[in-house]
Amino acid sequence: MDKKLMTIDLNSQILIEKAEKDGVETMYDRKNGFKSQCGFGLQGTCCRICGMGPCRISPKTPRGLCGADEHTIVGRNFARMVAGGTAAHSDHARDIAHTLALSSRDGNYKIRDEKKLIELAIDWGVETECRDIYDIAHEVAEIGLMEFGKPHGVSIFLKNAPKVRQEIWKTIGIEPRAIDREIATVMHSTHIGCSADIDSLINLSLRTSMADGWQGSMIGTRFSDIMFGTPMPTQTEANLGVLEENKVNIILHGHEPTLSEMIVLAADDPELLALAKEMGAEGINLSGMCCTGNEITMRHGVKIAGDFHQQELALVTGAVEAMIVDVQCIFPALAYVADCYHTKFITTSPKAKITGSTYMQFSEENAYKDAKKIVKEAVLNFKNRKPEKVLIPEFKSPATVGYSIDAILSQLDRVVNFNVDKTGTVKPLIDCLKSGVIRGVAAVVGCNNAKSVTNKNHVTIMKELIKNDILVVSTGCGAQAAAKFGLMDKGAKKLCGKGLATVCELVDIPPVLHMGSCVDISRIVDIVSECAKYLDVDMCDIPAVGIAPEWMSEKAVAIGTYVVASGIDTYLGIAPPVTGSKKAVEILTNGLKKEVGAAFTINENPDELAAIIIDDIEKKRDHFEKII
Ligand code: CUV
Ligand code: SF4
Repeated sequence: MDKKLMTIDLNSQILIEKAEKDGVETMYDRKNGFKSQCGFGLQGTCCRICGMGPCRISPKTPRGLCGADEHTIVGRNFARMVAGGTAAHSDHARDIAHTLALSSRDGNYKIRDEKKLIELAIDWGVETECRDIYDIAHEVAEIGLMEFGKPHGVSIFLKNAPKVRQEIWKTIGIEPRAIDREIATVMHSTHIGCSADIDSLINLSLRTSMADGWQGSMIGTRFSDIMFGTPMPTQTEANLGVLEENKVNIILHGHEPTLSEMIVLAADDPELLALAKEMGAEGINLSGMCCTGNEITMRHGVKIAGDFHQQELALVTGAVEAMIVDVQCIFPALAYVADCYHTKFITTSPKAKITGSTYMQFSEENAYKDAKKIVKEAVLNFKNRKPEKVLIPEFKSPATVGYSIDAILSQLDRVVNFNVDKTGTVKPLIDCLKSGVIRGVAAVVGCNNAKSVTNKNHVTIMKELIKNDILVVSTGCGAQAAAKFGLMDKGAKKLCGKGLATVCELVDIPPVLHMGSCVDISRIVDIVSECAKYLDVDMCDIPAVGIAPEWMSEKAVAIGTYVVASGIDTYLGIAPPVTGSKKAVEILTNGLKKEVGAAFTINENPDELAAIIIDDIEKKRDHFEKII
């Protein structure tokens, strides 16, 4: 396939061409090199769980050597994907919790949102009267850390869900206990000779995913807001056109805000700015990719360089002095691409060491010092840039980002109730849903996937939804697709149906709201839960859906699963590797409806998927209007 047709992003197309001229291999070349992918892997019917395998299921070999059939194998593989995703998100949260435990008045990490900390402390039964805010923070951090390994009880967050939802979780046995325990249980239960029953394997997957959504991710988001501030609307720009010819370009890529927050500070350090001048640069230009990019754009308006599929292409511009990464979604290929230019590819986490990178360990204890050292490395590299190899494509799009729940609700409240000083309730949002000016809310989230044309599913679906008066909220690389294609610009109201356009105009918001990184999907679950509680209904009664049009990571599988377990129907634009088991497909796309009131829908055609979603939201509305 013509590589340029593998993405709809114009900057990417230009850089794919440049990579070709420069003799640099990218994902798009490798995709063409893979003539076809393994059918067993695609369907989830290859088992490598024990040393007798791999066993592959086909009509001639319907069972593995131990006798496991396609349902067992698909179920075990699915559960392990969920466990992998849960481990990644939660380990991110664990680091944030450790950082909160380290926070101090004169240290690197401070408390920025005292109100949020106090609310959480009260919710968790921590004494708040007459106490130093840092003592409170440390006790809250300790409780958060206990969630990973506490020997008794279930997730501390479950009690915040509507009562009916809590009952469902209890009845079907998917209340997550300690986070690490759920992950370990999956690894054990999927070991050879344990669970072979598909219903049980999916039930196990649901419980583990709940440890991601209703535990790890909630800790990650809440603690990040407490330490780094709750995001509020701010202006930014998105796509590789944000790189600047005359400045030291640093791209932050990965996930955890602990590192990126310090780099943001260091990039403003007078000493380093002076050094940049000395090197002949006009300054330091910071931008972000993937979820790290989301974290820092939400809180500081740092520009978005691009998404998951643009990480190699960013280096192909020849204008990036350093790509600084921590964990998750980092192509090992960056080492090769960086080699073809002057770029320093700097890894920082012992959890993600990559051959060919420059390893500069970042530790929370020495945070600012470490960050300065890393930025200095980038600044010093400016002199090695080769002007003849530089091509910064021009496209970039303005975007308004920073829509935490707090931001959305207070903005709505201000307009609807002329309420300027209170935090805001869900009432105005519910009123918009009730009256039908907004038909529903769709969370369009997740990655880019080489199985589809980059960004096409995201953009097609989002445009279709807003045209039909469905408010879109977004996180992850989906949010970056929206920002790049102008859908997070307030001007995008012209693409909306009449109802949504009116709301955007009145409330002064774009029709696609940036809610943060992947762990911030906990914000979306929270707001649906709050709406349900307000109306005294279940979460599955709210006309809200989750959509992952181009998902690819195990984290996304864990997310989709807990979103469904929360009663929110979830739509996938890429088929997960479960199609080899009819039973697994039936449970995931239908059977779960009876248990948790929601299920998955899979369709790889974005136009068809959008039409199904719009139709389903209307059906959900019929029910919604009857019960409220
Ligand atoms: Ni955590 S998980 S590609 S960065 S959204 Fe982007 Fe988001 Fe998927 Fe990774
Ligand atoms: Fe084969 Fe069973 Fe071993 Fe899997 S667990 S590799 S199906 S023998």
